[in-house]
Amino acid sequence: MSSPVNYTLTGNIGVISVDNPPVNALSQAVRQGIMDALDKAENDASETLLIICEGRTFIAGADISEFGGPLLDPWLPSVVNRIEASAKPVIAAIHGTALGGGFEVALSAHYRCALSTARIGLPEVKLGLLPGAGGTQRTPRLAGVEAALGLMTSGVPIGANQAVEVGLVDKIIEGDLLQGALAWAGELLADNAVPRRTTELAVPPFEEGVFDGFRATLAKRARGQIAPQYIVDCVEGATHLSIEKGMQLERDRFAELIAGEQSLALRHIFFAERAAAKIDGLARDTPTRSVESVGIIGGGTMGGGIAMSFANAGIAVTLIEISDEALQGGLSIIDRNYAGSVKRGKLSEEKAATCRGLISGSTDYASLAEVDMVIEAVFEDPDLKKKIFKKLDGVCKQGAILATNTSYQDVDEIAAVTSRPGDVIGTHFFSPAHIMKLLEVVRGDKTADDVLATCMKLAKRIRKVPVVSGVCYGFIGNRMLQPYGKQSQLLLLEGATPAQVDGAMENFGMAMGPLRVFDLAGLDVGYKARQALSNEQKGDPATYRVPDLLVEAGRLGQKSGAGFYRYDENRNATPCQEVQKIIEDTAADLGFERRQISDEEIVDRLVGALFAEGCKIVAEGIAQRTSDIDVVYVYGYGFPAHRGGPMYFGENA
Ligand code: T1G
Repeated sequence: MSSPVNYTLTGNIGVISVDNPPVNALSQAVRQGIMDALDKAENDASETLLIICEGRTFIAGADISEFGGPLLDPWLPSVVNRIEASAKPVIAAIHGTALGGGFEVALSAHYRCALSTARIGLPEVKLGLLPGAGGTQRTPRLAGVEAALGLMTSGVPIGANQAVEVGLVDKIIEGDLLQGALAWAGELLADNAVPRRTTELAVPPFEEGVFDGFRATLAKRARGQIAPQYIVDCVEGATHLSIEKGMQLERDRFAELIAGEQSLALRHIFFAERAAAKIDGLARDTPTRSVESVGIIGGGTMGGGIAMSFANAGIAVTLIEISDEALQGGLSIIDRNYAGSVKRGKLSEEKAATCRGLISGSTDYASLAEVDMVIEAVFEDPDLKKKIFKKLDGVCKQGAILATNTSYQDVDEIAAVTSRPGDVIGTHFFSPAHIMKLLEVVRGDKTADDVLATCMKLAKRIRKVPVVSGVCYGFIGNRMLQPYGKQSQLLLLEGATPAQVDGAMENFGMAMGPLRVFDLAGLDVGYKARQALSNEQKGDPATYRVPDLLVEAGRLGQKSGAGFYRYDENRNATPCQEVQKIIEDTAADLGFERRQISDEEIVDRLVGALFAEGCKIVAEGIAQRTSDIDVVYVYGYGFPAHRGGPMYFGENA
């Protein structure tokens, strides 16, 4: 078997080229290949060495699929230390994404150049890990403590130009990377450049209290997660320990994390997200339709967010509303959102203007005659949706994809009102749609394969994580929310308080507990839905009596300033006696014996409710696999990724 690493001598430059598709991960063979190349270079005529990669990217990290198995020699730390120790100057030439162990390889080189389009990062924290090949010790020595901590605790890559600003990359190469890097190597040799070993540098001065500052911020932002805190410890270690002791601290903490539950769960989510993009029975090369223009019906909160998602990906959008006034209202929401993103530094003024420029508005359906796709995003009235699809069937060109953003409704019934049910699909976005990553792609009975494949590919283009769902009431996520909600009501009647239920789930890692979520969504939404149901359909009154009484008492949730909690002008929630009385009176009415309930029981029963419904959903074929459900809950419902999702947690509890 040939090595994924090639070594060639180009003049007096030894070129080490990695070719391990798809992302040049540092598999055992790549690590061995680099060591073999360094052996050859030691005794040949090369005066300097260049590490470069074939394919779409520089090394994107250690090979995550090897984790959990026996660690095979050579270990990555020995590879990077060998590179740094080289007697000949070593240059790393970066394109695509140099991530994790890949960037640590570049850090161990003595000089770094990159294409301006390249990105560098240390995303290990997203896998519940820390940079385990010298990254926590070398990065602060080059970029300083603040920048190093930012890079490692966020896990978010930065662009090549910013990397130059913080001292992590020395030179930007325009044009062909190999030719540019070889030319630069020649210049360095002409300047008698020598190996610059990063570990020999001191960490630049830093602000007093910077480490405790990061610890406090991370305790809130990454509640319950260990890796971010360990990263701070290692970087702090770099400021006062010897390099040997600093590297040892890093290795010890890495070994602990890679064997820990949190990293196992996060690695599950990494591969689950990629698996979700694969559809059983649909060939990976299924042809797709071109989507360069999209129509959005409805300029409300969802319609506006969906429009921004497409415009941000460079796709032209036509927003349709019933009146000019409503249209201006919708467009001004979008303007406010863009202004907010610029203010928070998420988007540059130029980028925001370019994206906004791709969104136009109309009150005339005829303006959708030539668009490639339409997404209906009006409120949940099945008759209105069907009326809209009939209209779209009449105006849209043949081959246009007709999608509905419904959260519950029967996509097959909607498709059936058109002459082209094969072109109809569900694309269920989550609010706020320009931020939330999840997209439930709802496959109808008649949805054509190329329509499904197009939407899965498009989801990636608009930076969403797609998960396929079959047609049922509430699809995957909202369907599971029903038993989850009902269980939360039973816990209240049996003795827990709203604050205890939410507290237990938030300590578990949920972004928000169930009762606060219901207050945010509006208790009247569920109430109205229940009014349309018979008592039989409504089921056990214990699971809805309290929210019904709250609504009838005018407590609709955050929007009315009170629901399960009272809310101040800053939306801070305060428990209140009045609600506790309604709960206790209802419990007495329904004959409940109230008792002490532990937080553990609350978590077990609520996650258990999700798990049980998830099993039914997979058994019915609504979801392809349990890991898809984990992706839905982590990216759409604030389930903690470091717990792996409700199915993973249920299977491993
Ligand atoms: N290891 C193994 N497989 C990987 C991989 C990796 N590092 N990265 C990607 N893949 C597979 C992926 O599963 C998929 O497979 C295919 O490549 C394409 O990926 C010591 C310990 C690079 C930005 O965290 O963020 O280094 O599904 O669909 O959208 O400090 O992949 O086709 O069979 O995601 O273009 C640190 C992880 C590791 C980066 C490309 N590195 N990768 O995104 O393609 S820990 C990371 C990514 C580490 C050291 C530590 C992205 C990408 P399949 P894709 P993409």
